[in-house]
Amino acid sequence: MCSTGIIYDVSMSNYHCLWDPDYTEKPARFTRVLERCQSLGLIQRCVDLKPRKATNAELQLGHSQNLIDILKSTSNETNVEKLKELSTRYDCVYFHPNIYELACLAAGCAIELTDQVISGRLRNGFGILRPPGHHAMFDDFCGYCYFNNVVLAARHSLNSGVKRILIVDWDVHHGQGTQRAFYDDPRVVYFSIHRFEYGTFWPELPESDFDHIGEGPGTGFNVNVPLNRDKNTDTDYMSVVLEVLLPLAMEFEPELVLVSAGFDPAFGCPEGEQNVKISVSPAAFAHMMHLCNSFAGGKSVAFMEGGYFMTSHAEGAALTLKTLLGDPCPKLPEDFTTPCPEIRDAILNIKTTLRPFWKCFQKEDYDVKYVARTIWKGRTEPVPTVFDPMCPTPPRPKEFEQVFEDQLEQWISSTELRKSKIKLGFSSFDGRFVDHMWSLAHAMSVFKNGQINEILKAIKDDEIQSGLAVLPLGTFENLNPLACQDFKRVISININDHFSHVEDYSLKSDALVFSFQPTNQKPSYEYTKSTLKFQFHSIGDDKIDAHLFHALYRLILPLSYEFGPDLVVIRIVQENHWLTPKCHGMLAYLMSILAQGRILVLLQGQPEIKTLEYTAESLIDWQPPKQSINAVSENASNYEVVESARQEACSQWKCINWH
Ligand code: X5A
Ligand code: ZN
Repeated sequence: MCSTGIIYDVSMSNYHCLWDPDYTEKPARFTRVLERCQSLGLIQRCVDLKPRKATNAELQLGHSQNLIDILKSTSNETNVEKLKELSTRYDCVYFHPNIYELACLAAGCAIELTDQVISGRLRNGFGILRPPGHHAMFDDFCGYCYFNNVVLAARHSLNSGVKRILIVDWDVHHGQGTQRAFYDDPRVVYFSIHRFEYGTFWPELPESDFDHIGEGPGTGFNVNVPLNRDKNTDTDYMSVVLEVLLPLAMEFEPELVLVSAGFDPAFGCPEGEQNVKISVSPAAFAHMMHLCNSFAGGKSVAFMEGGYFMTSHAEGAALTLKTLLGDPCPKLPEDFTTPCPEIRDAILNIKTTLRPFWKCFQKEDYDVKYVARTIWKGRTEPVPTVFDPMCPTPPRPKEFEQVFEDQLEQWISSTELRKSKIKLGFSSFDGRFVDHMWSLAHAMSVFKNGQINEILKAIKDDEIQSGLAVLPLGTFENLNPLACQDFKRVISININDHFSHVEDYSLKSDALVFSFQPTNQKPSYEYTKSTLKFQFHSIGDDKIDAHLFHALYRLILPLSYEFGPDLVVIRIVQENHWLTPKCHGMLAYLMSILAQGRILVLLQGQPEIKTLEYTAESLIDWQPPKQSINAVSENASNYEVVESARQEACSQWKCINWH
């Protein structure tokens, strides 16, 4: 089954703070998301699941009966003073007569949706849930959260036989409730990016810092990325995702990815306090979602958490859902550049601390002697036990609000949201390949043998989203015509699996070329302003998937983001089957995050039928191969070559210039 599930209930807007009309957590958080998803036609493309409430037994998977009973006792409580008084016992929580029922509904929806994905009835899913959940603890309500939706969904999955789960939490706040639930559990990696500011940002807990990596058998399976400054850009977030999440998640090989999708890091959000021109764009959520989809063969479920600036919240949520549906990611609005010093510091702190637990971090920065350090500027006095029941964030002046609104509207209206008529253009010199692809005909447009220029024209005209061609060896070696054609900036990746002279795939116009070849000698690289050529050591059956993947997240992806291509061309010349077919599929999937999905894959030589299949699936369904790739290898010398190339390239490329 290849569909995206959606779950929500219109009643989720039926609660609000009865004593503070300006309370940040408000019904529009639900309705605006639903409206935006509807107006983009996204809900209509999903399988609409029937909402349901969690049972008491399901709530017990993550909460004490005592806590459940406290919330239950607020049902139909009409005395506002009593509700208000109860609220003072919790940090940033208000009670409403409907909240017990709606918290049960959000939790039940999270479980139901996840169940459909793990059972394979749906490919992935999105839950428009309110109330949110990631601050809710075993025996405590917190931060607008009552029951922890993502924790309950994860526990349900573990009980149903799922062995490894990755939880990615990109809400701007640390999901301490989720962290605590799995702190000693090696079956669940909790990965959170959140504002921290050395402990001065809510919830102001020491446990939100990078040095809290889990305990007992779960040590090394909790990953906190603290953001220690008030402005964080797309570059900052994407650097964290590429540098830390990508390698770690590929090594972990989760069977399911759950996303705590908060849109409060986004532009203009009063809670995220990203009150500046540069902050996370709605497009960045699409990019993060696309990468999360690559970890468990596409089995991902995202749940709405925070998000308090309605326009960016709704746009972020809609773009996340759009990505789950398999549409290309919109262009990131700001140029990709050097992550800020605080982010670089956080990334190095994490890698240094987690190095003993993850092979991927042992392979890189092989010459960096970095000593992790914590800095605490947060509270020294004990945490209060009585809290203010009023809105924690005072509303901003209206004029201020309008400035963000205008800038966002402008971004939204100028952003190209691509949805091409046909997913794939296909061409092959050999009829057998065309026959083989016939089952995909619904999503494919077949071009005459070798008409690459026609495919490119159709990509340019948005008739097809991407292209795939099987060509004889030695044809279409010269990519110049296409670079000069309509595409101004081209990324070209060449994978040649046989020992041969280093071929010259260079392009005349603005192009960045990466090429890979095997050698039975010492591995090496060659670097020029517009090309990076690698020769990896490979003997016999030794697959070098791990090294291609290492080159991808350390060099190809960051450099490509900074380069800003409007086309990606991947040429795979296969004779000895040097890389596995699933690795080729993964390469196509990961690279399709760029150039708004405008990608052309050329298969030459003796392509394995599996390579053809995986690549076509990546391009048509925007789903990576079901099996994970082998992300770590013992061959140290290939790693060193990539790391050396990165060191040399850093004077030219801002994204990797960390000095
Ligand atoms: C779900 C969420 C935030 C609470 C902030 C309290 N909670 N200042 O985003
Ligand atoms: Zn939040």
